[in-house]
Amino acid sequence: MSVVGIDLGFLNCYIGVARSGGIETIANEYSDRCTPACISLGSKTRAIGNAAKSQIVTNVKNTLHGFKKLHGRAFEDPYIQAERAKLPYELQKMPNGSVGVKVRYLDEERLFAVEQITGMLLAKLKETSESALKKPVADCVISVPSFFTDTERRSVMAAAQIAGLNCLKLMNETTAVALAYGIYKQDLPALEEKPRNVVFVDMGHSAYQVSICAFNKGKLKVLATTFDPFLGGRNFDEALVDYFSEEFRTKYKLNVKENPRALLRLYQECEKLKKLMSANASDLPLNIECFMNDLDVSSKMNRAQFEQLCAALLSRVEPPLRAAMEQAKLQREDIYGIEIVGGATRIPAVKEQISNFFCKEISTTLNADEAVARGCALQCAILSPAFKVREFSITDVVPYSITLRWKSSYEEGTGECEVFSKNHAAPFSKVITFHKKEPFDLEAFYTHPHEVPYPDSRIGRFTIQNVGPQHDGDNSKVKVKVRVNIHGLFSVANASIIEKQNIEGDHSDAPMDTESSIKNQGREDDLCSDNRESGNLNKQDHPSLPRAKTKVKSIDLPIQASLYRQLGQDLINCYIENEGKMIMQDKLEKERNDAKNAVEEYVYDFRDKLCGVFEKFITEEDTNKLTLMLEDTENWLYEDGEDQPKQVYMDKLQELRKFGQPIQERYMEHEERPKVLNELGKKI
Ligand code: ATP
Ligand code: K
Ligand code: MG
Repeated sequence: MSVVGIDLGFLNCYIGVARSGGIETIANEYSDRCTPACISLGSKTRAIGNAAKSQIVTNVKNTLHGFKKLHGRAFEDPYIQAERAKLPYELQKMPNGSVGVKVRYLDEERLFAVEQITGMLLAKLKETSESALKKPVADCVISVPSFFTDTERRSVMAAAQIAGLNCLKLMNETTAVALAYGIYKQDLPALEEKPRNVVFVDMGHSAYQVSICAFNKGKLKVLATTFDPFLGGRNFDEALVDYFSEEFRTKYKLNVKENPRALLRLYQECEKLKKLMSANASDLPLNIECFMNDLDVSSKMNRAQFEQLCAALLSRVEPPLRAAMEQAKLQREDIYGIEIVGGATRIPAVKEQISNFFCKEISTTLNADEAVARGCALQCAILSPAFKVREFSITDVVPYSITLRWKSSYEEGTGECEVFSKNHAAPFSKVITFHKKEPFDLEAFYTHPHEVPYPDSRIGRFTIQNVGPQHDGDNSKVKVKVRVNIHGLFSVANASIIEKQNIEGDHSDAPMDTESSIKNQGREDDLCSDNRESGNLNKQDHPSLPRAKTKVKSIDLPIQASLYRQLGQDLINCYIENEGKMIMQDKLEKERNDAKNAVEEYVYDFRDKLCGVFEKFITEEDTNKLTLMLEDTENWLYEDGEDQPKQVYMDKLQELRKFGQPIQERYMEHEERPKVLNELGKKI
């Protein structure tokens, strides 16, 4: 069983793994602990991660990046349309209405769902973990922003499935950070003491998240999460890009925005400049050679100018901090510390905003880049029965309140009830009692659409089937369990009808208690009942153990769930198969390339030796003949042999070896002889 935590970033991904020594962030084949969230599709193969990033400017239309927030949204979604206008590659509507990308791959036009794209990235991260752990990896914990809705979360889950990963938990990014902070702290207050309240702030490339957590020994409870899902490092880059584009328009008469390649280069240079300005307040140059129309461009900026340019962005740092404090009902003096992570919190002005708000120094004890991945790996270790870690209980929150609306097909009227309030503890189950005579629908949606950075507040519809009246024609009592699960996903988890039967003097037949089946699945509490029919405004009564003469029987009811924007398992299976094919294609292409490289290497090596160590073992005539042959092979590699099947290269290598081998043998024999004699000499 593997213990792996994945920080699935908008720009940068990290992998944490548990090894005997503890939690470690692992490096990829480039010895880089950061794997860029980037995929480049080519005519023969895919490049994923570091290799893809270097193709952003050269393979503009087929190199995909910035796709983390395309998940679970409709193509028409205003956010998608705004991204579409800026992305250098083409977004297209999928048959089910969600977002796909159109690219050229294997010399064909292909449409990939965003789940497939993230699936490719996750498959790469899986492979990286496998080569670090030297065993197959499936179980993992993957991070998502705390503000992700159900649809977005389910879409990421589908991507994990496509990658062959078994995601034990989708973990909120800031909660992962909180776990990484708390689990090793030896001095947390005892359970009966006042908790230690810590604020966690993560500003990455695409989003800004705040959470306040209360710690006691062995546990953490999230009190509130707030966010600006549209504020991150990329917005600061964009401000710079806009500024320099404007400057270059007047200074060089260049229209940067119309040239995708130049625009991408400007983004890259502006990101670099932004980072430099974090360390240096003085004037810094921006130079790009051969930028557009063979022109070199140059300009400069300093930190003060940058802060002025980004004033509007910087003013957005405070509101989520304020909102989090209000929601957690805490005063500044209740805060023990403020921990910041995420690359964009390195911007001095961002840090300043945060520390000014709290009137306190902020702490940067956590690894700003790796804390999310480490927290996810820790969570995976806690969930894994195969791994022993310190007990640590984590209570997260529901980011948006959820309401259930019901109606039945035959009856008049509907009713609704908020089942989870904002910041309600999660995971969590609740039981709602209905009094119904026939099947009914439960519609789940986010209570306050304006709170949700998503244009559609629907979550899904659940039809409770097989409901009928009692024997006496009365309403039946139907118990419905609603749940926000470990991934932060809402569902109607089960439903049962409670049948009362009057039985004379039967004490022995113990009833099935609905509640007992729920108890071991998490906390639960009572909720409003559907009182329209029952006329009962009180909290529902839990079925108590039956008195004599009454038998209570609970029968499970089938639920038909239709989740909003859910990918069907058939489609996911098809994507899984496709990913398998692409992995195979990449593998074959790599083998082919390796075979070609082997020929090339042999040529160079042979040639070196011909005028080096082999010289004494071969006639001048043969040397000339072989040199000519090697030259031919080299030319062939650049011409007809440039693009051949693997077998052709293998044959070629075999052919070269036929000439090389005998010389090599003569040489080796000569080298070994003195050694052997020497050895013999020693023995005598
Ligand atoms: P998200 O959390 O939105 O999914 P991410 O996790 O991929 O994104 P991070 O890796 O946390 O993002 O941060 C990347 C951002 O941080 C980029 O915008 C990058 O330019 C910025 N960044 C990194 N180092 C610095 C620095 N020294 N100064 C300013 N910005 C920086
Ligand atoms: K990251
Ligand atoms: Mg991040």
